[in-house]
Amino acid sequence: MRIDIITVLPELLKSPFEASILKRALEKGLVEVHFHNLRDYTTNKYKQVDDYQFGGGAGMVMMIEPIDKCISQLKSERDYDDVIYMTPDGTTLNQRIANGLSLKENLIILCGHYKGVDQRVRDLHVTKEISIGDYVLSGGELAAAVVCDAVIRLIPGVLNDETSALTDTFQDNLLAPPVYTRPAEYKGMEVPEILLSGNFPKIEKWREEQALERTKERRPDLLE
Ligand code: 6GU
Repeated sequence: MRIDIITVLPELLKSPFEASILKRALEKGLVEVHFHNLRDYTTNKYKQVDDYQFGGGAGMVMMIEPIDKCISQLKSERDYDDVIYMTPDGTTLNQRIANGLSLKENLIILCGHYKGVDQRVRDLHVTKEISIGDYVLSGGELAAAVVCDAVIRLIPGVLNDETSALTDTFQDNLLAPPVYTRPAEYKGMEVPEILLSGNFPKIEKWREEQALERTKERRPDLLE
């Protein structure tokens, strides 16, 4: 998979890719991530990427020209499965969307800022609009990092057995069951006996029950 991220703040986005699972995925060659600074595609002297909105009103709007130049350049080099625009008015990210994106070959992610991008960018280039929840961030960069993390960890070979995605919360629309590790007793608090029993069919059944119980209690909406 190849991901091209278009942003006015590449430095805000880079550190998540320099640690942990994302770093390992890059090192293994399972994914390539390229950052494109929008200011490199400006034509005016001040490298300006935003302007006042037509019709008046507070807040700047990202101009079409640098964005179109950047996306058109990328599209001339390869085919893209999707051009994703990160925006609080997009579809809220969930595991199903992440699963779908993990199967793609080439993605462009455009990070919004200020009042967003000129609508014509969306009409011309954008194929998916994604939000990461009902709250406002100062830009799409942190949201793009969230999408990349959720997607990249699902690419075959990125996770090993210890970190397997198959038993993740949400993977089957259920929250994950409680987990324990050594010691079996800590300050009088004991690990459920069943987990020490070695009876794996029974343990599996217990985990399923716990997952269902937790989901009913905390996220009944997932069961509807
Ligand atoms: Cl994708 N962008 C911004 N600016 N705020 C958000 C968001 C995205 N998702 C949730 N809040």
